[in-house]
Amino acid sequence: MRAAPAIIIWCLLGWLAAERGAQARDEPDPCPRPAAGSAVPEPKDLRSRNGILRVELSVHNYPEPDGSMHVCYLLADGTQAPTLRLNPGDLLLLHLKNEMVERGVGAAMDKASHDPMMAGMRAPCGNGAMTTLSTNLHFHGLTVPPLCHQDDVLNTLIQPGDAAFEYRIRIPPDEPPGLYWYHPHVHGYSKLQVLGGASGALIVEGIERANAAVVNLPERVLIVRDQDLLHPDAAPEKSEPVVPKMLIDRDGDAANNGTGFGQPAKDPSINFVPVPYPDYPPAAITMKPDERQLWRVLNASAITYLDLAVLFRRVPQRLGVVAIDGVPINHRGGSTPPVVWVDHLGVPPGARVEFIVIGPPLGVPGLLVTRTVDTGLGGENDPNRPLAGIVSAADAPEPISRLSANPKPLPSPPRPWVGDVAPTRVRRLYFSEKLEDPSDPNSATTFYLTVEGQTPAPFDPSSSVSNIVVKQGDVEDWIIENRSTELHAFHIHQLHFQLLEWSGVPVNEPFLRDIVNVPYFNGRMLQYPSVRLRLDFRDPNIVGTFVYHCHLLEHEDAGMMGLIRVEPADSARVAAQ
Ligand SMILES: [Cu+2]
Repeated sequence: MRAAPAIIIWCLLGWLAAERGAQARDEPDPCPRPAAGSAVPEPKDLRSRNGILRVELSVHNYPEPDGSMHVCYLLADGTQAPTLRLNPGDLLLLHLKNEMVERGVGAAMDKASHDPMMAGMRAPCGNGAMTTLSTNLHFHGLTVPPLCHQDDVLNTLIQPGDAAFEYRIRIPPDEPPGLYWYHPHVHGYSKLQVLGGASGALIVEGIERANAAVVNLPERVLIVRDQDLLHPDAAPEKSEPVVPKMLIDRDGDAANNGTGFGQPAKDPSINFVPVPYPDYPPAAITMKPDERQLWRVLNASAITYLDLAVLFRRVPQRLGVVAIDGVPINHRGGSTPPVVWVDHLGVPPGARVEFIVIGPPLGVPGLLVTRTVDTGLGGENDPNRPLAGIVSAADAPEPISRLSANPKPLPSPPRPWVGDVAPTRVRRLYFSEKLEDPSDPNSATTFYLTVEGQTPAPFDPSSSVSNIVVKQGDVEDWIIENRSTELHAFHIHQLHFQLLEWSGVPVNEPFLRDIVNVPYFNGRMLQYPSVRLRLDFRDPNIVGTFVYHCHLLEHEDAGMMGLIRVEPADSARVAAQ
């Protein structure tokens, strides 16, 4: 096509998209968000009854004037992102209706540039055709089967116009009590939907059964999400130190400048109250003076790292950590301390932290902040910023939920502690990134998560070849290197692991995670930084095919993901891989 007609058609398409966007904005936004500076609302709780929780959820999208897209999960009454509360052994019956519509979404939803041949060689589950508005659900952290209508993200696609899709998830009777979550997981489009706000909490009840320190405490669910900057063209606040000129990283986000200040890659929100750059007006939390509460914090950001702290008059306070990634830190049993007191808490995208907070005394202002995270030369800018002011008031309303006062103790875990089991084998994997044109730092980047010895290739949704084959019943050590200059967050579906070593140095972490940072390469180290993990493939629930990936969703969408198959224990012994 010659240049002039191409330009005319391009302009016409742009005008049509803008028109559709304007029309859409005449309709009410199904995903309204509170104003900056608002009180932090609590998500609505949906609790199981007689062992069953039935949920009718729909997912909606709405274009914002700035070209970004709100995406939200709604109940019939318009409530956004309810918290699903179930007991171990309960059944979740969730119907998800895709109500997203293609209205002015050209700009935002079509940014993903991946091959739409999603269904590929595997049997589709749901409607296998792929559009930019396809969705599905991942139940992050649950040890449940990676199967159709359960926790499958590889073949499940729910389209606009499809009948509601039924998820039937049995919470395992031995699922550790804690904070899990749900979010969409369609390869190539995860970031757009999660960044738009598609996420919610799922709580396996009974953390007070594992930990006497939280018995009868009021509890508060806090979900930190990220979103495109509300004021991308604003100059930093005058109170900020002068920082180097803003640079863009390989993903197109504001690059880490190493100072802790400057324009961030994304704005955070807390329970949907935005805290926008450049003046970061904090949201508001009210507590009774000196009150103890359990804060259950989910980092549902697409790409933003958090390092949480609570300050009273700028002084960091002690936070009593009781669970990480849905698992009580004393899950191992024995003499493991049930509470670990720290003064800040790193939370990668996708991770959860549950901790005891003691509210400020009357008249003392408190502040929940995220401190800057050094994401490496190639990483995003996650500067220091407040999230919420904490006001103590004698008449502060109590949170809507309180943990039981007389809990029955939790039974011991059914299997020996994973850290005490000798690994069947050791595998090596590595994160890497490659510029399409090495001589042009602005050329497109491909993201890889490769098993050592295999040829690096971005995740191919049409391939059914597993990168790793594991036998159910085994325990394995994986050493994961980072050969790129930015921080990545390793996550595997269906199971948890123990972090054993950080760049070859043993760490003392007698607890489990499902996401861990893999430190970045700075170009001068003699060896690539790494983590050593002990992965637990013993639960028969996890037999099947699922994924491991970087939880920075733009990395995952761009290929930083691999396929793993867990074979039944009684199948023929798999060859060493
Ligand atoms: Cu990454």
